[in-house]
Amino acid sequence: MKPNVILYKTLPDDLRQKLDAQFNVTEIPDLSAENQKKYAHALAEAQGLLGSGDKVDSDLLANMPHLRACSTISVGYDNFDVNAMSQRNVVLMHTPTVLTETVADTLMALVLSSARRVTELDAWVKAGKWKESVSPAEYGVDVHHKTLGVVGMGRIGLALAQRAHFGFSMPILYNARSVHKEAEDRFGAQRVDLETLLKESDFVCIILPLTEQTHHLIGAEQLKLMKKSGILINAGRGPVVDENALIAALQAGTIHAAGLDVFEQEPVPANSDLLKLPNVVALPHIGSATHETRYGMMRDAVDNLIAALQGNLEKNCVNPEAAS
Ligand code: 8YV
Repeated sequence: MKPNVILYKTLPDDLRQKLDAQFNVTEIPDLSAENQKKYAHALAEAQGLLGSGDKVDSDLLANMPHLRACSTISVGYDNFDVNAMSQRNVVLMHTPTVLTETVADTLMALVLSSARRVTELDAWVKAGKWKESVSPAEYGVDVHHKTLGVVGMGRIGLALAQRAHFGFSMPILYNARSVHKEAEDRFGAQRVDLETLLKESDFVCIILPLTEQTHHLIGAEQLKLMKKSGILINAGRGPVVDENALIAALQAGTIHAAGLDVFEQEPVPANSDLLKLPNVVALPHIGSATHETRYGMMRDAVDNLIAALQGNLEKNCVNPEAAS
C-alpha cells in the first residue's frame, strides 16, 4: 500500500502527478487549527507532510502518530519544532540550494533600490512630480566601491558577496561563526566581529535564519553602531531585527535607510510606522519568489519526501539523527 501524505500547498500538475504516483495524497488548504480538526482522520493516518509556511509544533505532531517525514518548500525551518520532531523520529527536509542565486538577486535589488531610491522615485514620477531635472533632494548614494557587510556567510551570503565583489567592486566584511575560506579566497572577504561589521559597513546585509540566538540580534545598541549613512538590509527573517528599534533609528536619522524583504509580523500590518518612512523599501517576502525558483523548490521538496519515505534520503535533511 502507498504511504499516506498530507499536502498543504498546491503543486503544479506535473509535480502533483509525481507525488500521486508514490503516495496516497490528501490535499488540505493549510494547517490551521480548523483544518487540523476537519482533517483529523487523514492527519492521524499520514506518514508524510509536504508544504510550507505553516507552524508544525508538538501539538500537531501528537495528532500525527504515524508521521515519519516532513518536507518544507523553503530553506528556513524556524516554523518547525525540530526537537519535537527528532524525539519522534520524524525527519525534516528543506530546499537549501535551489534558491541561493535568486535570494542573492533579491538582496542586491534591496541594496540598489534603497541606495538609489528606486521605489520612492518611481512613485514620485508616477505621481507627476517630475517637473524639471532632479535636484539634490532626489539624489541617492553610490553603491559601487562601498563596503558590504554580510551577517551570516552561508550559501546566500556567498552569492551576494560574489555579486558585490565582481559586479560592484565592493569590499566585503562578514560575520560568521567560522572562517569562510571560499569567500576570503574568491572575494577577499574579511571576517570581523559584529561590532566592527556594523561600524564599518555601508550596507549591513542580514541573511540569518531565525533561532533563539539570532532573535533581535540587531537591536537599538547594534543600530547605534552603524554609520549615519549606513543602510540596513534584511532578507533573512524579520525577528532577527528589533523592528521598533529600527523604526526609532530611521525616524531619528541615525541610519540612512532600510531595505526589507522580511518583517516581525508577516504580512506587515498596513499601519506599521515602517511603511510611513520614504527611506524604507518594503517587499512582501519575495526572496525566492520567481517562477523558476519556486518551481525548483517544489520539485526538490517532492523529491526529498519521496527519498525520505523510500528510506534513501541522502541530502537536504535538517535532523539526520532522527532517521536512525
Ligand atoms: C519561502 C523563505 O519559500 O525559503 C525560505 O526560507 O523564506 C521563502 O523562500 C517562504 O518562506 C515560504 O513560506
